[in-house]
Amino acid sequence: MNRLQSVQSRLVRFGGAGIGVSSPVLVRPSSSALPFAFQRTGNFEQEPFRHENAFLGDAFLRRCLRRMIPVDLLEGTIEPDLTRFGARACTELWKWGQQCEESPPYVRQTDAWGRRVDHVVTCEAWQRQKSVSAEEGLIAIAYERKQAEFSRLYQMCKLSLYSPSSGLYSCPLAMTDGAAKSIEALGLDLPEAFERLTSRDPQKFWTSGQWMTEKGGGSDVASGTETVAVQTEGEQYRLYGYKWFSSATDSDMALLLARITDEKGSTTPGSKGLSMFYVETKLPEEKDVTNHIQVVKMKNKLGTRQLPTAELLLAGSRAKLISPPGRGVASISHMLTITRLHNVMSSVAAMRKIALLARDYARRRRAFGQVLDRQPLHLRTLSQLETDARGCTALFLDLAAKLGLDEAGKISDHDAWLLRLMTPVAKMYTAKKAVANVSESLECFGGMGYIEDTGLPAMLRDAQVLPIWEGTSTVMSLDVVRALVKSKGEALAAFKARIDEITRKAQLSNIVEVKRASSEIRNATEATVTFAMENSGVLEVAARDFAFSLAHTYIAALLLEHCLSDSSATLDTATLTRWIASRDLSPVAVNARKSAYDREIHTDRDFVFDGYDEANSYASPYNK
Ligand code: UCC
Repeated sequence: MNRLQSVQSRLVRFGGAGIGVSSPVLVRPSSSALPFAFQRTGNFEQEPFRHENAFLGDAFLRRCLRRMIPVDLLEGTIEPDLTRFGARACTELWKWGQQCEESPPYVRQTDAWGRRVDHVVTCEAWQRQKSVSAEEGLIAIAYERKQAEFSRLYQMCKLSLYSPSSGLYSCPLAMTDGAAKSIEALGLDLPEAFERLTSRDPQKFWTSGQWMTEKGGGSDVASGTETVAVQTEGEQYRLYGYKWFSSATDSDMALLLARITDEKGSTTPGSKGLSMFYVETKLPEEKDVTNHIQVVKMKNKLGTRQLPTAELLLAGSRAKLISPPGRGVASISHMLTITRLHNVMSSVAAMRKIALLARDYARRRRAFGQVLDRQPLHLRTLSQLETDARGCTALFLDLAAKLGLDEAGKISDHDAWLLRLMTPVAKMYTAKKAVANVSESLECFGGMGYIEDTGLPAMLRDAQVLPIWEGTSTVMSLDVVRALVKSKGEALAAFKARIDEITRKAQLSNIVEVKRASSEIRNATEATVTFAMENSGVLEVAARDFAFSLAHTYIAALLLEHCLSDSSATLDTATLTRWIASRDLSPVAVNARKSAYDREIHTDRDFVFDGYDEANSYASPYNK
């Protein structure tokens, strides 16, 4: 064998025998195989996962909707549309969503001639998402109310199919919905804006921003807001300020907070000095078509890179005052309620999407001589993720249904308080679960879960924003306490009454597991409510555990209620028992029994700062 032949036979050995085969058979090189030897990577190829239609694949969701929506409405309109859209979302729209991730937005501050243009450049797929949102009525459905009090539930379910494929267009839609809601709920005189925000015509459709966060921070809005509003005439103002974290800056309008100046140019500090304003971002007839809004820079973020999030300078932007002076925070809370519910929807949708991908992959991937869906520990992991996803789905659907009742003027006082109390609970809880579940789910794909080309890692990056924006977990927990205090106990009473109503009915069941679950839920509710009533002094430090307790117990009660209905299946009892078995229903009561709040509260600071000495710290050697 000459030197060339020996090299050739080694190449064929590598290409032909496959990686990992220890004693390759020597193959005589054939002239047709030789030129391609370098391009062969072994015989084995992984089979990619397939995308299930998330509506058809979510059997639990479909059974819940059967329980919650009259059958003629469900079968006549809602199911056919969700079935069709579910297929669109996981094919064409998923592709566009991935293209949004691959072509992130950027800002072009000046044009070739040196003129300041502050143009946010977005990719074609992002712009298509806007048209899809209008055509599919993703906002319109909730405001047309063709499905009466079920319109909101229908819209939210449709959005949940869309969210994972939207390339984060779900964010501008959340704010658009929040703006439409604010205009409607506050009876604002903005007819054109409302018509555009709720339009099905892509040419007319507008999206809205919600610019609250300034350099002082996004949580403590009352002290962080520096933007000032100078009156020009009547309700017309000019705004001067710096909005530091503004999502979807390609939107057509925004609602924001600013401080009105008096004749001397002074402003009122704190929450009482804040008012809500409406701005349009494009003024085609004006000399400055960008309404004096300068895009200073794009944010460099962990995830949500598809989304044009920017720092904005308002240098005399025309704005309209749309709240009573000093009532900015209370007025914008209508928007926050909606965007927080969208956050719940996105969290649930992320959990559902990755669960569907993981279960499909489990049917294709073999390891240790078995397909994964035959391996008990892998199945247990998937079923725990499924239990969490179902529990969060039940909470999401319950709140969407209550919002629909409210909007149709049919909500009871009890349900209105429950909606107020459980919105921050659900925002916090589902977001936390989404991050944990998406992270755990990535493991179900092994190394492929860490490979960008699969689209999976972006799901984890994008999930991580869910507990942060629209109020962190701590802010949400404190909002739960705010709801308790402001309602003077009514919200907590509504919570208890609702669970009592469900557990009373369940006591009549002849299914042993259902009866047992009912007693456990009743006891946990009693313990949670008693804790709140007897421990107001430590409610702040216990607020996260308390919010978790409300979530765990309320979800358990919703799963129980579902088991009692004709629409439930035997597996739904398994969801209930698994939910209860895999968590403390009232962690706040468990911790209180261990004296965690009385004892540990005094040592938290010492504990955290044990070993801390500022003299040992250095200014960051790297600042970009
Ligand atoms: O903007 C952001 C990014 C946008 C991206 C949108 C994406 C949506 C996700 C969709 C999924 C894809 S992030 C930044 C968002 N910022 C926040 O969420 C703010 C977080 N901070 C808070 O929520 C704080 O708790 C504050 C700002 C509300 C605290 O303000 P105050 O002024 O200290 O609060 P007060 O004094 O307790 O409340 C003032 C008034 C009271 O009403 P009155 O005066 O009538 O007693 C409260 O009852 O506001 C009322 N209020 C509420 N009402 C406060 N919070 C609420 C509430 N949650 N619901 C109803």
